[in-house]
Amino acid sequence: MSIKKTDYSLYLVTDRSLVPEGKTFLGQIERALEGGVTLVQLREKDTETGPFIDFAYKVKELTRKYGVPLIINDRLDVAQAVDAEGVHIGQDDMPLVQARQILGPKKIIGVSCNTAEEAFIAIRDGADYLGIGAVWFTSTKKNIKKPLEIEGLKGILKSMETNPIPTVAIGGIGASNACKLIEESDTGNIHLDGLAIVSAIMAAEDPKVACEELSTLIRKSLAVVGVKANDTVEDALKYAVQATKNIKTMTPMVHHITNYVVINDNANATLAVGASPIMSTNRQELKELAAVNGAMLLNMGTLNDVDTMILAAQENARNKNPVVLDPVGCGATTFRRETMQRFLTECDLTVIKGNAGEILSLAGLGGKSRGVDSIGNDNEQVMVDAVKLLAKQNNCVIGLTGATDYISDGVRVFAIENGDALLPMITGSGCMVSSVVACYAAANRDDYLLATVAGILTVTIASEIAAAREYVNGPGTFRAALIDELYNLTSSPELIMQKAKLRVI
Ligand code: 3NM
Ligand code: MG
Repeated sequence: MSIKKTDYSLYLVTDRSLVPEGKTFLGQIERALEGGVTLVQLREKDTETGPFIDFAYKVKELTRKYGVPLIINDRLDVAQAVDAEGVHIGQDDMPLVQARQILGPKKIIGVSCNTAEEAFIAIRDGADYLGIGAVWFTSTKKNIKKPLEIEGLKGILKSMETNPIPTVAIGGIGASNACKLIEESDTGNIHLDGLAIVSAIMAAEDPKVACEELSTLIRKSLAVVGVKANDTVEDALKYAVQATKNIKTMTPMVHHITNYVVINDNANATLAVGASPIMSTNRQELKELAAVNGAMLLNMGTLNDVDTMILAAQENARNKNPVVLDPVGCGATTFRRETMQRFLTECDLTVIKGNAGEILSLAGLGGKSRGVDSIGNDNEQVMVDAVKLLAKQNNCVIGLTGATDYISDGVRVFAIENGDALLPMITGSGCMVSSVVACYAAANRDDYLLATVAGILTVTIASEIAAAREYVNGPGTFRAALIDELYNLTSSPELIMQKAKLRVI
């Protein structure tokens, strides 16, 4: 179960020996990132541990800046030392089962495979992706006996059809053969997710130019074989209907540490959608609560005991419960800014759901968080860039709510146009959205992006139905009607399909 979809399309594998004269290793990597590399594997075959870790830290700084995962070749200790996003292991490296035990479920583990049997074993043992090669002879790796060529690669892909995981091909790949490789290895049922490339990027005079060209070619061919950069609106809506039913059948517990103002409304909204709220702020029972299958909702509106909130997040993450953070007023004061940084660095957050002001301020995009009310920014591109980058940087789903809501996991972006003008007239309606998102995440762990979209759709559509009720003539009656309609809508979730104003971006 992955937290988010990793973009494997243009996968850089480093090799310091290929850096042209007059260029630096880190400089080449940064230019490649500027050019659109989506994943970086640091591959150091002859570097001592100390200097390896040193380089890894420097590369991590770069990959973080560009919101791209860093994978360390072979060395789990180095990956752990720098908290890289994953490792790549070869057939003679540490076995996958042990690597998984050491790194846990959240790290990406890729495995090099040269045969269908190796692929079968790696998938069985829980690899996140496969690097299949060598497709062609290459001077970068000298000991290639017999290259797979496109037919051999296609045979391995075919063998994975009943149990597919993401794949990249490697070995002798460049701009001249990238399209042919992706399009001709497509089995009709399964295709490559990306290309792993060493020399065509590391040895390039300007890796940015090389990567822009490669990226364009790869995207074009992935479109030909039918990769969808996004789920469609229809996929997301079907998901929302089923996700709603899942809450009702599972009645997951959602533990809230929320603010004084909204606590009662949050608990009622949680009940209305079919989950079970517990509003404890007590440190003594945190561990026991986290051991129950469910979700954790943290709301920064009242920040009395930050340490307890962080401990709660950590305990839930340890138990694989999703953790949803509502960063109320996160840019408003120094204390809130510092606390937000602690949440980002000390916790493993699943979803951050804030208003436009909060999310833009988090993204450092000039948004201000004034008190707790939202100041938006009308420029859609700014919003889209902010949610996408923050999602990548923090490896979580970002939901930005406002007149239009934007939701991203760093790869996919959705926009929602539902909602009613009365929604911002009641205090804590944004907090209610976060609460409901936590309910959806608790019961729908296979895709937190679509779960978040579903949660926001549910509240915004319910708000439209509530506002249209005859007796609703202001914020007070609206507030009561909203709880009713949350209950009604989630009891007949097919209505979500009809009412949703959802866009894929
Ligand atoms: N692994 P280039 S081939 C690092 O077959 C590596 O597993 C391979 O380099 C495998 O992109 C290879 O320069 C080198 O051809 C690929
Ligand atoms: Mg290796």
